[in-house]
Amino acid sequence: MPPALTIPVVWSDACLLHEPGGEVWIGLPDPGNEVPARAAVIRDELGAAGAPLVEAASHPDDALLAVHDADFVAYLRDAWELWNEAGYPDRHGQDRVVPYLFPHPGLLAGLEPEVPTALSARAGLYAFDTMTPIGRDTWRAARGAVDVALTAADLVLEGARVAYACTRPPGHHVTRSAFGGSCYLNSTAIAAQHLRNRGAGTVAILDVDAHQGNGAQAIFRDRADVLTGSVHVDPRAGWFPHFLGFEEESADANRNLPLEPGAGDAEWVAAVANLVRWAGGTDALVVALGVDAGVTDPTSPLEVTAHGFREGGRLLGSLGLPTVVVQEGGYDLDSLGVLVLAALEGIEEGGRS
Ligand code: SP5
Ligand code: ZN
Repeated sequence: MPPALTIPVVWSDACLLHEPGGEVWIGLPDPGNEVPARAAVIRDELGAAGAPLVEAASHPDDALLAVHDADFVAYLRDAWELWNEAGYPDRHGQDRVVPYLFPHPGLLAGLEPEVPTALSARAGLYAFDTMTPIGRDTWRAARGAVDVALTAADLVLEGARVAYACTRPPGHHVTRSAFGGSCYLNSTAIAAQHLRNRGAGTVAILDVDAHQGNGAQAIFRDRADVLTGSVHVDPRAGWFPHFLGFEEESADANRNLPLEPGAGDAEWVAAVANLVRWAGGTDALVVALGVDAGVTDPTSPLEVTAHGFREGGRLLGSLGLPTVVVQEGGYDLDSLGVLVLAALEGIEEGGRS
């Protein structure tokens, strides 16, 4: 038997409640792959490795509202009820909130958008894609994921060196006031803000999800107290989020390291090493742990193996910082648990050496 994983795994059943029920891509219905089983598979794998499970505690909104605009948060909370009351499920057979029109900057030509009367149009006010539907329980799951991340941050503030937040739905694509990419609330950014609120002078968010961490980049771009770094597949090669994630966006407190499709362990681990060197000297670390860079993942062309995730984990752990790990993407149900376990074992090992 390998030694048990000692990193606490924070969990909430609320994370299972969100059922996207599919997505819309180029006008086509797509089954999507951000499914509840993702979180259950990870929890079971980590539990079998001996990790202690910790139930999430509910937290107030202060860190949430420091990261997201209040009107955006209120919209996400109320959107499905309003949609339901307005009759879209009964009259149109659509029980998910899905936008059809967006207040594109070119449409508004400098004017501020009003809040539209029709819910069908209001659905475009805060959404940036058609891939991220709001269902009956989406708010409860997304807010539950925030509590999971905040509980993990509390464990670290109370002295745990590392804590893992087994969150779903993911959050790293969400900006102050716009959501998409299967994400609703940016739990990773909220955890980083919480660490700042409770005394960490500087925090680094390092995002190893296969897709760029555009949300934290946008939220913390003008702040020197939270560094944001991301390694991801090159958006110029045709990958989400397409419009962002280029090396040239990098600034004092922001670093983007795009990788070519087909990049594997060597390139990916070298990019993680680069981010780790860059983030040294901060007081705390938040890892946005997507494992969709995995070789069998259907959503990215990166080819990282469990060995690579373990090596990357060792590097992240070697910083020796108080570390909150928050689950982001990763969609191959057969390898998801193994890859997360490898990354966490690496983080644990890296902290010992
Ligand atoms: C959190 C996270 O990993 N979000 C990634 C979202 C990327 N989704 C992009 C979807 C691209 C369209 N897929 C087309 C499928 C056609 N069958
Ligand atoms: Zn991703």
